[in-house]
Amino acid sequence: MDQPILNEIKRVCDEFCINGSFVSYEEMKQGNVNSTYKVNFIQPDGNLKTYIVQKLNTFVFKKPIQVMENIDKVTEHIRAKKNGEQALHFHHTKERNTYVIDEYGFWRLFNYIPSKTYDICEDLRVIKNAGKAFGEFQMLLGDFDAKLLHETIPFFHDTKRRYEKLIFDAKKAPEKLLQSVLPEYEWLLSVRDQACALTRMFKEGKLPLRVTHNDTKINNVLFEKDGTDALVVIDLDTVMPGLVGNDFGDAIRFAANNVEEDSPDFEHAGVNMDVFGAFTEGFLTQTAHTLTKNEIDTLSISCLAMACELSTRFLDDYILGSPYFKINYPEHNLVRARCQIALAKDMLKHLDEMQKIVNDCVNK
Ligand code: GN1
Ligand code: MG
Repeated sequence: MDQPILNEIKRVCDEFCINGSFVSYEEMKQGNVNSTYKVNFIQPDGNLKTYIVQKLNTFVFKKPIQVMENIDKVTEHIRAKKNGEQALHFHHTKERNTYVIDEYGFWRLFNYIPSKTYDICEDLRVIKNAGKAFGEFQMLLGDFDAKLLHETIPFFHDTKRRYEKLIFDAKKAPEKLLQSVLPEYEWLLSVRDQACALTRMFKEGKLPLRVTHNDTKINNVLFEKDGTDALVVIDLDTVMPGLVGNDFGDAIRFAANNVEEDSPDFEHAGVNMDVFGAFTEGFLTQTAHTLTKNEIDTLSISCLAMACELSTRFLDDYILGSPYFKINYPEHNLVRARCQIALAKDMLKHLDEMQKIVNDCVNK
């Protein structure tokens, strides 16, 4: 075990008044920004108890206390409606804070829910239930007053701004570096109009603002260990006002890709239409009755938009030396960008087919 982290985790658990004696910890590596640890304790009664300790990335979340305030309000709203079901509970310190700030960073601690998560999954029952879970999440927040929420990362899904930032940073990049990513950069610019369709329509007043999750990777849904039911939607750091297409498109670009998000096997990246169909069906069983015609008509293009938006983010981060997304090797963000671009190219070929599935689910 890494000694400084181990000591820090023990200290944080102490601040949160965790009872019993520390046994072990392991890092959970799914997230690309925060650092997450599963920590085991033996309680005074001899039972083992597991907690999640998380260090928030304050480069990404510049106002972490606001993030926690949002989470408090959102979880309270959801708990009131889903009484008795599994939910995230953030522990409090002696000072009644849901966080600890020390020289190592910004920490929080919450209950571990015994469960299973999926990065990639071909079991269509699981996928449909993930769609239902994210659809339900959005519906539960349908009557939540968006004015109560801080915008934790301003312009998070403003695709137009994401493009502008990439162009700005590319102009300042060393010539050799820019040359090495020119095919990716030029391709992204060639589809800019389609990629920015959602942002544009929103600005024209054609799409309503809702309260959305904004990070709908299926590994943000906890599933029961021995079945296919979803238990709870997690990772509420980016719950903010947003568009339905942000949540739908982001989920599809992650769950319906044939390969993992950072796979170097670009050739096989592409949309798995069965997964697309199952997720769409689940999502729309919960949401279809509340969506406007424009929202429904833009669900397929939202997938392309979100894949392109994330490609610009990965590519931009690579150009800047990867200050934002965690990397395991120097080209990691370039590989992620290439994989996302390969997926986006395949999505372009399937847009009509995708929209037909959406329409069929709505008309069921
Ligand atoms: C980040 O760390 P994680 O996996 O929760 C990012 C998302 C990206 C995702 C790509 C706050 O989410 O927007 O879609 O990586 N979160 C933030 O894997 O930027
Ligand atoms: Mg996240």
